Amino acid sequence: MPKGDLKDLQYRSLRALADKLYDFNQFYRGRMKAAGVRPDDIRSLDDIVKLPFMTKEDLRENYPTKMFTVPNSEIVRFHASSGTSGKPTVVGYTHNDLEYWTEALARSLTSVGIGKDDTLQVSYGYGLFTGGLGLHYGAERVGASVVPSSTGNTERQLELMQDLDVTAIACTPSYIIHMNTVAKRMGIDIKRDTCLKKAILGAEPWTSGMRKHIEESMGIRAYDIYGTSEQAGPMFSECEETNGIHVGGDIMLIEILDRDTLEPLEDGNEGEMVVTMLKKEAMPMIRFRVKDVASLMTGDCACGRTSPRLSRITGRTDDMLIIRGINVFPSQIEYTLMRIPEVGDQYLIAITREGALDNMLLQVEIRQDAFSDKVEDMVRLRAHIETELRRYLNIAVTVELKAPGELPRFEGKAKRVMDKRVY
Ligand code: DLL
Repeated sequence: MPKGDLKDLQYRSLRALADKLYDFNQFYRGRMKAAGVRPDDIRSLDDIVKLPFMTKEDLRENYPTKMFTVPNSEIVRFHASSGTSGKPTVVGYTHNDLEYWTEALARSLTSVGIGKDDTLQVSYGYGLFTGGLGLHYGAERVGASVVPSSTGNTERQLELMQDLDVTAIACTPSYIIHMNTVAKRMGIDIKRDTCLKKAILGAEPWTSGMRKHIEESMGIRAYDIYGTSEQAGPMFSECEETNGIHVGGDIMLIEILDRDTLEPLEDGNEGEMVVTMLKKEAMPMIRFRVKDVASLMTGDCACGRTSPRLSRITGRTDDMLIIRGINVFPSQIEYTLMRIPEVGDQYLIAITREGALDNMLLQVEIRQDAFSDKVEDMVRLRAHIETELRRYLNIAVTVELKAPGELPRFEGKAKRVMDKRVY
């Protein structure tokens, strides 16, 4: 679609969305009124800046479904992702929401040449996480044969990859590196002993250095795919040119704003990403501050697609961590710890990478009255803390108990997270 036509389409979608939400939804009408803006004030796409922002905190305050704008009878699916405190963010989908999500993924898979002759192993988690089911539906839409292997049990995954002549895989970049290590241990050379040709990698930050390593060591092409649960899930990927993520502009409108002033930036400049979902029904999203840092790319893509292109995600403007593809906010860790009476108020998080896999070590001070000389008491307490963290965060954390006063104190803002991973 010519760029001018896309802008017209985006404007019409935005205006219809603003009209609908102003008329029928209390939350959005309240927000627009507070910002002193009415839908008629949106006279061009540039007027989007008049609309107020939404954040993850809005979702938290309206947990679980108060942000939904359709009755429950219209909801056909739920997914959930990490929230900033004890509760996750719940995302609901109508039938149409699943439809444009699947369409977005079908376009992405097509753009990297995956179609009915391919067998795609989906090694993203199936379940509340959006990666597995998202790619699954997209791949079925393009007619590929899907191997829904989900995460874990790497040896079995490698056997299936060989036995079913898998040609493409979708997983996190760190998982494919891990798979390669396990494959070598099993005496399998992915380049020589499998039919794997392509990998669709995302859900966590990675670099062009990692791409080079993956491509060269496994003899495959690796493509970046991006999305967040609030947007629907994984959605948009690079094409075969690997020169930016093609964003379906009819589905999602991206603004890149200055990190400090939140004023719009010209294409080519890196800033905070703000997204408006133009087709979302169950849980609309206008100017949602995703907190990812990226830029919109200038120039045209050699593939001929005219859609806006997003650079790699280079960071975040908040403190969210991604551990083995799972989002973790330090505030969730704190929230979980503070509910355990034996735990004091000092803790330190260290994240390291062993081979391709992330590890989280949590040092926690115990309160004086809970401290015991009996080793079994301390072992039990440590196991209890690890279980609670696993229950709330869904990841394995190694806990180390510390005596009261043993952890460093900070003057001013405490630095509780040490991310020692090298990308
Ligand atoms: O990670 C959805 C997804 C699944 C994307 C599978 C790609 C593949 P969330 O769990 O809500 O959703 O996490 C979203 O992950 O805001 C980014 O910070 C990060 N992220 C996702 N894709 C990439 C990527 C899924 N390609 C958060 N590069 C986002 C860097 C990524 N970061």
